[in-house]
Amino acid sequence: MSTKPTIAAISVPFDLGAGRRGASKGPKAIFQAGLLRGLQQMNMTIQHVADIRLPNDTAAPLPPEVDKKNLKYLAEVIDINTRLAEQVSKAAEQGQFPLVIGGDHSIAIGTLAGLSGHYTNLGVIWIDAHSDLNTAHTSPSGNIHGMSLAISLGMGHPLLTGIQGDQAKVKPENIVLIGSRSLDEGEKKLIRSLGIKCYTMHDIDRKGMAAVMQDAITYISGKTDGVHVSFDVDSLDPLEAPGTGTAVKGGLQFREAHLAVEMLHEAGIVTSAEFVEVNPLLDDNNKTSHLAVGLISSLLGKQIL
Ligand code: B3U
Ligand code: MN
Ligand code: MN
Repeated sequence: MSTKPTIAAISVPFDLGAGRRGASKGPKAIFQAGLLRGLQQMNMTIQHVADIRLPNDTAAPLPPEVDKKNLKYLAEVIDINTRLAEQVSKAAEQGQFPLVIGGDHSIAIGTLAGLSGHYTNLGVIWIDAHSDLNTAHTSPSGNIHGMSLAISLGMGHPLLTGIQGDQAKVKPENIVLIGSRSLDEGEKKLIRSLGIKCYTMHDIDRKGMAAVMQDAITYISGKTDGVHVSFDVDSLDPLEAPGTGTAVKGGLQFREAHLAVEMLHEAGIVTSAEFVEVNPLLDDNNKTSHLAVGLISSLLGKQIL
């Protein structure tokens, strides 16, 4: 983006898509770590436009005939994402930069549903230890945060893929996975069969983050009219970012992740972002929340010098 957009911050204190509780406390911890102050110091216009919650923490009930097999908290995930999608769509409609703060990664369902109507070819850069490409049939856990990208591709429960219409919200050729190191068998098959671009930790170790990001940016920028960055903090190494629910060792160093978001900013292609899976209950002195603030600021253009 050439001129500085207004940032529409949308917090989603929701964690029922994950296997353990606590990511619902992520937005508060990230705001307390100085998100708004940091962005204001960069002369960004930022509005906290919404806090998406279920009224009284209860979801709209599902008809009894709905098949909920291996889909934990399906009603809650549908309800929260329906609300989130409307809010994201409204922000995009107004030409703002939607910045979604989670929450577990199931909220990408709503973010992508809300964005997709505003683009012909929405690009997605998915920075994550996982690919979140399971369906109820392949998921080892039944946790919907491990299914959100598949759902956005149109694969999964129709009540989830149908949020903001039945069409796929993103095309496989417009997705780039970065930092993958824990993939289930069904996910590997899908990545191969759909030809999804995937930079694993192995690729990052061999080529270096700068080369990987240059490739990723070249791959995605020519064919998309907007790029969403979906940043799962479990992409980071747990030694540096312990405050997350499904830590996997051998992850990104902060410096690598930082370079990645700086390069994305420099490329001028990013039109929306979300930061998910900060779990303050598992954190060490809010270390992970502070890292998230640093990464968000750099993605939005904070310069060292
Ligand atoms: N792939 C596993 C584990 C997982 C996915 N996303 C997270 N964990 N955070 C699953 O349950 O789908
Ligand atoms: Mn994830
Ligand atoms: Mn993950």
